[in-house]
Amino acid sequence: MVHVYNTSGEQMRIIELDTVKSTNSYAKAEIECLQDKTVIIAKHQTSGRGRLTRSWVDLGEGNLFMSIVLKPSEKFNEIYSNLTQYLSVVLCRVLKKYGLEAQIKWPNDVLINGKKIAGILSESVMFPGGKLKGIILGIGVNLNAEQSDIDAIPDKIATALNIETGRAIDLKDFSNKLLDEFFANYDEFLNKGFELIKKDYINRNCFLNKEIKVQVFNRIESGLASEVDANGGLVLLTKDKKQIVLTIGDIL
Ligand code: BT5
Repeated sequence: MVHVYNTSGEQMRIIELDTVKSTNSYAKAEIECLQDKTVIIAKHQTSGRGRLTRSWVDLGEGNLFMSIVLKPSEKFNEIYSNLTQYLSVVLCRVLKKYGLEAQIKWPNDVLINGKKIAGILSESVMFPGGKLKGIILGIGVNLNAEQSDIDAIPDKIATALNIETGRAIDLKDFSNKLLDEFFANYDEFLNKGFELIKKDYINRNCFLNKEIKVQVFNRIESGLASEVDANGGLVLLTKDKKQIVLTIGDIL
């Protein structure tokens, strides 16, 4: 286990593993023994997971597979649905340090020039009675990949940081930057929720004021993406002038 101090002097526990099925699955299975703000990082994932039944492709050593364990606090229940949006803004700020302007596709896809560079998966773990035990916030970022492996990713146009910057990326340096940025404002985020990041989130969006289609479970909603509300929900204006607010879904 490695201890790292972030910019606010707080200690983080980082557990570094070689190969796991999925860092999220590992954290879920071990959640009882893991304290708040423990970070799991693996060199390889053999069954990395995306949302629903989708998978996350391991593009080889030097890419980031990370899960952050977050335990409930007083304010936690209200904001936990916005944690993925918080992490997407955090990631954009880190990518800027590498000279890149990333865009966010609601709710939390981070894109460079329209290509997916990272994926975020938040999972909640409950006690038998339904009380929240914790959130596992997983993130995969393509840092060092071959173009041919990127091209083989199913159903998505993707990219990696080394391809975008033209140089190899130091995994440890990147993950420290990401964790530093995440925890620098995390406590404030617990207090203020989505409001804290709304401006940055909106400035980075690539979907507002466009006619879009959103897959919500097995139905499709369409309309003009008119705003992101105070809670991070996507407001759609439908053809028959109805306003609908989506809290979950995939922009197609
Ligand atoms: C996601 O799902 O984007 C969330 C991925 C989260 C991965 C991390 S890695 C650490 C932690 N442990 C895990 O097991 N998971 C988390 P979703 O929005 O459902 O997108 C999945 C889709 O992205 C796939 O169906 C592919 O089309 C595409 N994809 C898969 N691997 C990719 C990659 N390496 N880079 C870019 N796109 C990828």
